[in-house]
Amino acid sequence: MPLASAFAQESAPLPGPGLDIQNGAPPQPDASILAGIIHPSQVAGLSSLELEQLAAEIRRVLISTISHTGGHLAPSLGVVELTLAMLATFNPERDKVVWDVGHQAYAYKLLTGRAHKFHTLRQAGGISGFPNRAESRFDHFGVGHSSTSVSAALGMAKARDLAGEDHHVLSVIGDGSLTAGLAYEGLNQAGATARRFIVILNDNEMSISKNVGALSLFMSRNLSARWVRRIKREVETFLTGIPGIGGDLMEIARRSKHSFKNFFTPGILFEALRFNYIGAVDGHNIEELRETLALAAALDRPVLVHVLTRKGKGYAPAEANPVLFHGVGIFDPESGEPARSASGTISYTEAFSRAICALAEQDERIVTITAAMPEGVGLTEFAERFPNRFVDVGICEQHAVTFAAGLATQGIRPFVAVYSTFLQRAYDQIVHDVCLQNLPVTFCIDRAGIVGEDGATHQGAFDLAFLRHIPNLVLFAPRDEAELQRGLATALAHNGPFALRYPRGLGPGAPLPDAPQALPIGKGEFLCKGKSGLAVIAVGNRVAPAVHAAGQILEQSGKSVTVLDARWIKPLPEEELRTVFASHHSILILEEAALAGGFSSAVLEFCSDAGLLGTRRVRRLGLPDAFIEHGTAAVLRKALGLDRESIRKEMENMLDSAF
Ligand SMILES: Cc1ncc(C[n+]2csc(CCOP(=O)(O)OP(=O)(O)O)c2C)c(N)n1
Repeated sequence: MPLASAFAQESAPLPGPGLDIQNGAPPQPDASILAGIIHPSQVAGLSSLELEQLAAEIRRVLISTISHTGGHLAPSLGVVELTLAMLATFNPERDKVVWDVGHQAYAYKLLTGRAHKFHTLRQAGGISGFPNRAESRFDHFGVGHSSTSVSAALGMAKARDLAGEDHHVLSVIGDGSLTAGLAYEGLNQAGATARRFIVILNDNEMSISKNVGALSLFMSRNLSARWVRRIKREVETFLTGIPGIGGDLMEIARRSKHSFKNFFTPGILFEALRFNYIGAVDGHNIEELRETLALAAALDRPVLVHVLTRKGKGYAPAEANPVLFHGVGIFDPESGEPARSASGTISYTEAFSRAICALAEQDERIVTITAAMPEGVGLTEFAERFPNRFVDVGICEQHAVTFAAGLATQGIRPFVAVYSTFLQRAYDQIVHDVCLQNLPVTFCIDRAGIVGEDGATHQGAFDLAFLRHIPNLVLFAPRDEAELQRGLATALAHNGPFALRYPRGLGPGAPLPDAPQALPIGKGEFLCKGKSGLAVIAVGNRVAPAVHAAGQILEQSGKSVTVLDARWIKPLPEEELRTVFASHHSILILEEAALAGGFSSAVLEFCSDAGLLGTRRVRRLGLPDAFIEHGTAAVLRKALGLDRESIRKEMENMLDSAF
C-alpha cells in the first residue's frame, strides 16, 4: 500500500496547491511547521488550518520514525489533536501536564523541543519513549507504569496551592489506565479538595487490547458517549431551530443541573466523585477541543474532560490493528507490515503460551490471569481455547494477585502471567495474600531482566531481590524454552506459591519436550565439569552464554571450566553449590537481575553461612545499583558486561590472573 493510501481517509489533508496557510501566501512545497516550533508556546499562535497541517505533519513524522525505531505508535497517533489543543490552550511555561503511562506523549515530545532528536527515540543515548524529568523541563513527571497521573498531578496541585500560585495542573489518563485502583484513589481525594484541577480522560475504548471491566462497559454501553454526543447535537439543533424561544430553551437545557447528560453519560460517575464533567468531546476536532479545554480552565474546581479518540488515528494499518500498533517493532511504513525475524527459534513467551495450553488441556483446575496484557504475556491462545478459565482483570496487578489467592483457596490453580516490572505493584499482595497463606499461586514473570528500548521504567531488574526473601515462595529461572516448560509442570505439581522468571525475546532454541516433566525443586544441573579451577554458577538466560564461552575457551586454550545451571534461586541448589565451592578456587556468578539482593547475593549468603567461602575468589556479574536506561537489549548487555563476549573475557581474566 503506498504511504499516501496507508493514511486513513479521515486524516487531515496536506494543503493542496494554492491552499492558503495564513494570509493568502501560497504554501512552500517543503514548508515544515514543526521545524519552526522552537518553543511549545508557539502552538497557541497557529491558525486552525496551520494546526490541522501540523497534526498531519506530526503524524507523518511519527509513522516514519517509529517504523525505524519501533515504539508506541497507535496511542500517540490518537492524541495528536489533543496535544495540540492542550498546548494551544494552556501555558506550557506555567501549567503542568502529567501524562499517564506516557506512551502517548510522542507528539508532546515533538512540540516541546525534541523534534530534532526524535529519530533517536528509544535508542541508547537517545530520547526516552516516555516522559522523563531528566530529559525535558516540560516533562513534569516521569512515567511508564500506568495510572499514576491523577495522584502525581494532585500532588502538584497541592504544592501549587501551598505556594499560593494559580497555574493549571492536568492529568491525561486513558480509559485503560482508569481500570487501576490507584487512579480512583487520586480521583477520590481530588473531588474532595474542590481545588482547581483538570483530568482529561482519553477514551478510545482500548487498553492494549479491548478495555475490560464494568466501568468500560458503562462507558461504551449502548448509550455510549458517542451515541449521546450525536443525540445531544440533534436535540441542540432541534431546540435552537424552534422559532422565537429556541435559543432560550437551549440555554435552559445547557444549564440544567439534571440534564440528560448527567444521567445518561459517564458523567454521572465523575459527578459522584465531585468532578465537573464535560464531554464527550471529539478528540480529533482541534477547535472543539480548544473551546472545551478553555471552558475547563475557567472552572476553578476539579473538572473531568471526556475526550473521545481513535487509537491509531490517521494511519490505516494502525486504525485497523491498534493492538499490533500499540507498541510495535520495526515495520514497513507503506504496508504497515512488521519486519519478520529470520530466526527459527521461539520466544520464551511463546514457549509459555504453548505449555500452559497443554497443561490446561489436562488439568481443569488451571485458570490464567493477566492484568491487561493478554498478547504480551502470551495468553491469547489460552483465552480462545479456554475462555471461562482466562481472566483479564484490567491494569490491576494488585487485584490480579489477590484475586488469584482467592481462587487458590477454592482448589483452583491460578497462573498469574505478568511482566516483572509491573509485578512490583503487587508486592504486599504476594506477601500477605499468597505466601503468608502458602497458597498455590504461580507467578509467570515475563520480561525479567533487560527489556531494552522501553528503558528504565520497564527493565525487569528487581524481581529476584523483592521475591527471594518471602517465605514459602519457590523461585525458578529457566535457562531455555524447554526448561521453562518443565518449570511450569513443576509449578503445577507443587502445592504452594511458585514463581518462574524468564526474559523477553527468543530462547536459545532448545528442543521442546513432548510432555514436560516436573523438575526436582532445589536441584541444579552441571552442564560442564572442568578441571581448570574456575566454575561459573549461572541462572536463567545467562547460562547459555556461559556454556558457549566455556566451549570457546576449551577449544582455544584447552582449559575446561565448570558450568552449573543453578535453576533455583529459592531454595538454592545447596548440594551443587557445596560441590562447586569444594573443588574450585575461582567462582563467577552470573544473573540478569539486580546484584543487590539477587541470586548471587543469595549464593554468597549461603556460602558464607555454611563456611564455604574460605579464600576462594568470587566475582559476580549482574545488574548494577543503577536504573538501566533504554537501548536495544544487545547494546545494553554489552554496556553492562553481560553479553557473551564480556562473560568470556571475564572468565579468561579469572583463568589467567594469578590467584
Ligand atoms: C502498571 C502497568 N501495567 C501495565 C502496563 C502496560 N500498559 C501500557 S499502556 C497500557 C494500556 C493503557 O491503556 P490506556 O490508558 O487506555 O491508553 P491507550 O494505549 O489506549 O492510549 C498497558 C496495559 C503499564 N504501563 N503499567
